[in-house]
Amino acid sequence: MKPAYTIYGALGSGSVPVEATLTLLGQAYTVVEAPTWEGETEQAKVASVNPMKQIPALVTPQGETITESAAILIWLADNHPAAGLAPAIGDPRRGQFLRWMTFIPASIYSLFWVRDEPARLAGPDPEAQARVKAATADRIADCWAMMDAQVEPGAYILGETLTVLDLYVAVVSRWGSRRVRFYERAPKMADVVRRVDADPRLAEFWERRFPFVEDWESKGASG
Ligand SMILES: N[C@@H](CCC(=O)N[C@@H](CS)C(=O)NCC(=O)O)C(=O)O
Repeated sequence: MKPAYTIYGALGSGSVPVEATLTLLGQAYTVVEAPTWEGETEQAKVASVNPMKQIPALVTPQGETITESAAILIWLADNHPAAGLAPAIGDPRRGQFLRWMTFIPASIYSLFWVRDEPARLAGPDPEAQARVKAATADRIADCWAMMDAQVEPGAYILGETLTVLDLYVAVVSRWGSRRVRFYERAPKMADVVRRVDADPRLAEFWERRFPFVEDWESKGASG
């Protein structure tokens, strides 16, 4: 039987919250492994579905392609409402849900385009690259702190039920400084992401797609 969904993605990447969502939804999916940051061969795998040559990209059972991590997550949650992975339209939490689902890609995720390859904006000068890398790390930490100050989590960011927002924050917060600065600057959400890390429904999934290797929270942390 043909799997319903195809996700273009890679280990530890922005496809991971999407894959985690499909896992919680019990939906069949296949992953086209395309670590785009490794170069042109990998980018070519995704170019036909996403001209930005970025992952994640989702192809739905109906054959529609959806790019942009937040759009994919919201779409999946909205299209499987029984799972309760997003507050529905009319739910009083909907506004804050959309607010933070938009804030993460606009203010944080997008900075990794520069941070992962500072030469993209800083040019070839190593000192300029180091400055850009440090400045993006500071900005990311400031954005997490600002978000943390504005949310009032229960067990999860929007209250007592897990939503795709929690999966998104749990993954994006692991990039860059491997949560070292995130834990310092976003103490309320720190408790939430640890809860998401420990969710037994996702234990096998995390092990396969974004493992918690020994010392992962500090090893190689570069700010
Ligand atoms: N706005 C996009 C950003 C996606 C993105 O930056 N993906 C990374 C991997 S996590 C990527 O493919 N980077 C390669 C590149 O931008 O060249 C989204 O939210 O899905």
